[in-house]
Amino acid sequence: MSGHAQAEWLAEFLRRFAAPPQLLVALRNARRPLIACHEDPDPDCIGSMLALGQGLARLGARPCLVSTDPLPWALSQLPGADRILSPERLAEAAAEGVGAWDTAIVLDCEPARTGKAWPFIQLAPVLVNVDHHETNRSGPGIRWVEPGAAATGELVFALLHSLSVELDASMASNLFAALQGDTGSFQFENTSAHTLRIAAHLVERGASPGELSRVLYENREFSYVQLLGEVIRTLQRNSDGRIAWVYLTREMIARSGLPASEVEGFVRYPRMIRGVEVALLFRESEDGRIRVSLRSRGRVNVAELASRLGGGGHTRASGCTLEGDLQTAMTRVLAETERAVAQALARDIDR
Ligand SMILES: [Mn+2]
Repeated sequence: MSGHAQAEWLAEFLRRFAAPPQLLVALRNARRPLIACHEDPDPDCIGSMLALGQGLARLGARPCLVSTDPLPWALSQLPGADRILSPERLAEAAAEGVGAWDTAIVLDCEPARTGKAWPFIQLAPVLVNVDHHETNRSGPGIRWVEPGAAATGELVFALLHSLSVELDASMASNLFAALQGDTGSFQFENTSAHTLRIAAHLVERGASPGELSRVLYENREFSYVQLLGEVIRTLQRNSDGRIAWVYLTREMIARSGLPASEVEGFVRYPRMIRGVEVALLFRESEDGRIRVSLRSRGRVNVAELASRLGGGGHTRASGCTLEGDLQTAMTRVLAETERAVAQALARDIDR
């Protein structure tokens, strides 16, 4: 930061979230970085990827951005999102010889969860992993995992400061979207004083909360709201009402014409019911597997629950993917969830 004094909160935030020095060195040395994120992209991973790419470009690098899955329409509206490549386009770039990436940067997930981008990431001599998922406990490369961060966007914010990149309106907007996405528009428990101060800082740098909210949340297809109607009709709960769920079949999604990535948010509806401890969304994916989104009101650690089912995530928001048909997956996940809820309640009574 050239000359002017850093705000006290910012200095404290940067002390609390200090990237490993070798990670900063790797980012400074990256000339041709390949930046990737997880499948079913969300505002945090895309916003983080765009802001970091724009920041590294400012430092003279020529970043290449990849998303394994197509972007939901709303995310494609974020500044610079048109530069994000599909894995197919990345393969062409690699074949044309422009894919001599010196550094791979994986944001918001474990490197192996980057799907079709993973083979390209492995080609880079240096790998950097920046994430805030507590289930990201080990893995290759230079790691910086901070489960205390509300969003990977907070960590990218710290990185850009440490690299002395002055935020412009595009970077600020992308980081604001990242924060908005993972905090449920600053409504979830992970929303810290730091999160709100960073958000204010981003607004000062040109992010528009109103515009970003319209872009991200009030820009749905007609078929999205129609599909919501169908999903709501699948709503069920268990006998004591502590678990509620909805599901989407492949046919429902196909009929809507929406990409699968658009529908994850439907898990908010079972979650908003009074008395529900765990809300679930089951979705049949095109590859025949069942994707499950898990949300907790706080007593049940759904990161643990998801890891028992082969997935991962955060204490209050996680996911997993199961083989087999919808009914089998639902039976298995509901049984595990019943057990987790019973354990959490028993533990709370013991206290
Ligand atoms: Mn995230």
